[in-house]
Amino acid sequence: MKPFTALALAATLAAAAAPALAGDTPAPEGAGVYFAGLEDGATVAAPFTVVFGLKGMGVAPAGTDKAATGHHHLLIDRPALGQGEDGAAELDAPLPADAHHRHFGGGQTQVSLDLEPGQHTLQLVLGDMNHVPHDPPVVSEVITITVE
Ligand SMILES: [Cu+2]
Repeated sequence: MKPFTALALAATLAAAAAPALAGDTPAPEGAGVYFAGLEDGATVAAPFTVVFGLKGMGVAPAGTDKAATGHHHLLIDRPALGQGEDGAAELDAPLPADAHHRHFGGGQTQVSLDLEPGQHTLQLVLGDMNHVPHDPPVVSEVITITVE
């Protein structure tokens, strides 16, 4: 009996941990986000403008239930999405909102960043109406920049 009990418990926990709609929003094939005009390895002077590039999808404010849309998130100084503390579970959960996870729920497509001098990593992640990454996730590469 023990293996069955353990399996049932694991299944129950997995179901409980996954919000109903998490990670269910499909992204069209070929969709992508990218840093427009900001190269990996670039040196910039603060404040600097980061422009969010998006192809194959549209931008819509958070809470908007419309296919093939989402809003931008900027991940600052943290591991690539899916490689953070919660691992792959990050891909199915709403993005946190803190200094390392900036939301642009108004549909903004750029931001002026005033980061401390030194090296920083940046990654763009598109989120659905509920701030959950799409399936498959629409993420940029992680770039490293140096702020003078
Ligand atoms: Cu969001």
